[in-house]
Amino acid sequence: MQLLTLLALASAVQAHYRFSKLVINGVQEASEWTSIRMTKNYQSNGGVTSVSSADMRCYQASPGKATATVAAGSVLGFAANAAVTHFGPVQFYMARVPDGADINTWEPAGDVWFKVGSISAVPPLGSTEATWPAYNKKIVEVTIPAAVPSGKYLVRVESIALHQAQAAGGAQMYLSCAQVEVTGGGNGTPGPLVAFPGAYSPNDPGLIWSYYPVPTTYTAPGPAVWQG
Ligand SMILES: [Cu+2]
Repeated sequence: MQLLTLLALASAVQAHYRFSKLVINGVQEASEWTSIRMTKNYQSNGGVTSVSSADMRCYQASPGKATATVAAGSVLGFAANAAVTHFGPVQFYMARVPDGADINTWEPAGDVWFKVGSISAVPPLGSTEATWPAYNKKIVEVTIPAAVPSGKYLVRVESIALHQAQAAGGAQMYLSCAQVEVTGGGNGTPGPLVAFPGAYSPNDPGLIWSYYPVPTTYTAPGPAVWQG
C-alpha cells in the first residue's frame, strides 16, 4: 500500500509541467520567468481546470520583467521544466499590447487574442505520441506570422491535457504568457479576436476525451488559426 502511494505520488509529480523559458532563435533563456510572466503553478506545476477563470489569460502570479525581441516569420519556442507528459493539443495565441500600455502589467482582458498555432491530433486518434505530436516534448514551437504587424505582444502557450477529461471540467490547461517585441512585421489584420475567459466552454468537444470508444475525429477548442 505504501509503495503504491509512493508510486502514485511520483507519477503525479512527474506528470505536471510549466512553460517557463523562451527559446529565441534556438537559444533557451538561462533562467525561468525571464521573458515569461511567472505563473501561479511555478511550484505545483498544476493546470487550470476552470475555463471561466481569469487564470485562463496568463495564469500569472506576478507582473512581467523582460521582453524578448523576435522577428516576424521566425520560430519561437516555449521550454517546459519537464516533458509534456499529458496528451492533448498545444496551442498558441497572441495579443497586441496597446500603444502606451506597459507590457509588464498590461492585463489581456476582452477580445484581444488571436490563435497563431495549434499542434493538434493526427489520426488515427489515441492517447499516444503518435496521435499528439507535442506529447513528451520539452520544447514546443510556433512560427510568429510574417504578416503580424510590428509591436509588442503577449504570446500565450497552452497545453490542454485530456487524460482526465472524461467529463466537462476535467481538462487541464498548462499555460503561460511570454512578452515579445515583434520586429520586421507585416500589414495583416489578425483575427478572429477572442477573450479568455470566454473563448472556451466546459462542454467544448475539444475539452472532452473518451478512452472508450476513442473518438474518430478531434477538433481543438477556440477559433481557427489566423492565416496571416
Ligand atoms: Cu499533470
